[in-house]
Amino acid sequence: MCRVKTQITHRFSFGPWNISEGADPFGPEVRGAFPHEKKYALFRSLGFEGIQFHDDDVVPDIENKSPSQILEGARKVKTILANEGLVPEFVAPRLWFAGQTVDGGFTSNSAADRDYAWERTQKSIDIAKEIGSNSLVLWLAREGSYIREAKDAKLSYERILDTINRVLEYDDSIEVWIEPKPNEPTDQAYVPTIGHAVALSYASQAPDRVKGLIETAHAQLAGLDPSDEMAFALAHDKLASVHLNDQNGLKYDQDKNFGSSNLRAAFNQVRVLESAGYGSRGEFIGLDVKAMRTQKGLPVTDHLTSSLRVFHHLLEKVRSYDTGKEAAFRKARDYEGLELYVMEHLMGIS
Ligand code: XUL
Ligand code: MN
Repeated sequence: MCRVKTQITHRFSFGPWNISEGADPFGPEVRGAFPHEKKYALFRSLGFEGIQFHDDDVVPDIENKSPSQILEGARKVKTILANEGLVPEFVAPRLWFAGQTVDGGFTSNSAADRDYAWERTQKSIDIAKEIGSNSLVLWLAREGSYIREAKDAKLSYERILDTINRVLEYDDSIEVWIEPKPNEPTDQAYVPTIGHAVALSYASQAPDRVKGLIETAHAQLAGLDPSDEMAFALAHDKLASVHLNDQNGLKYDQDKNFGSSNLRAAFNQVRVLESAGYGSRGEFIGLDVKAMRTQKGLPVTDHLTSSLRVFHHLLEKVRSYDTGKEAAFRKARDYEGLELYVMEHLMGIS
């Protein structure tokens, strides 16, 4: 018997960085830049309603702009979003590019660099509010160490918690969404898993406003199963967003197309999200996928539409998955039988 449930209409999002020039550290870029301002017009036609931003995706050259110029820039983007029918999902401070963040921002050993990180974070919150988003994503890129002795890890974790509390105090409706990643660019990142993020949430001044964004590849890089990571966050009602993509083993962060490396793991992510009713409160299904360097075209968008298509196919597989059969196999503890059922279901045999 299949479950009878009100079906959620999913909303999808990605960020402008997902339409890229094909850069990697070993050679020049392989495509021209598709103008940033022209990207807005692509979202809806590709099937996406939400847009994710870094602070300087909203306001380019942010370092050289005054507070009023920053707000003026943000207002312009707000108008574009309204015209294109787009929803700003979140803004993330890009804390991994500047000279001041070479060794991290919030956890830098330099007080001046920590001040810079906080100022940049404030700017990101101002931008988020101005464009109509209440969500600040913290991907803690360089908050970690290359060698363990370089930083006081306990102090670093205290500093990260202090920063979260500062954000919560700075604006009483902003939410902090932590996107954990275990490594790259650092050797060992602080807050490597959603468990760490959820612990910080409970330790913060406003646990209801501190949540997580789980990226498939990041969980896999930590040697964890992304669907179990999602389930953990869902069990604590702390899954604010996802970055679906894929990863082929423990190497650099690949951001491959969703399901392209491990279809069954992708099925399980959709299954866990769907059975928890993820999306029923408007949460987005975000995709953080990279175009292959070998792909021609300007703009390149097939990686986005392919991943979206795979998500929809897997959603059908989840919705036609026989949970009655699953329950019977579980009751009999016949996991061999259950596994074969899952495999045949995925292969279209049952
Ligand atoms: C980095 C990553 C980022 C964040 C947003 O690995 O996934 O793109 O999603 O800054
Ligand atoms: Mn991501």
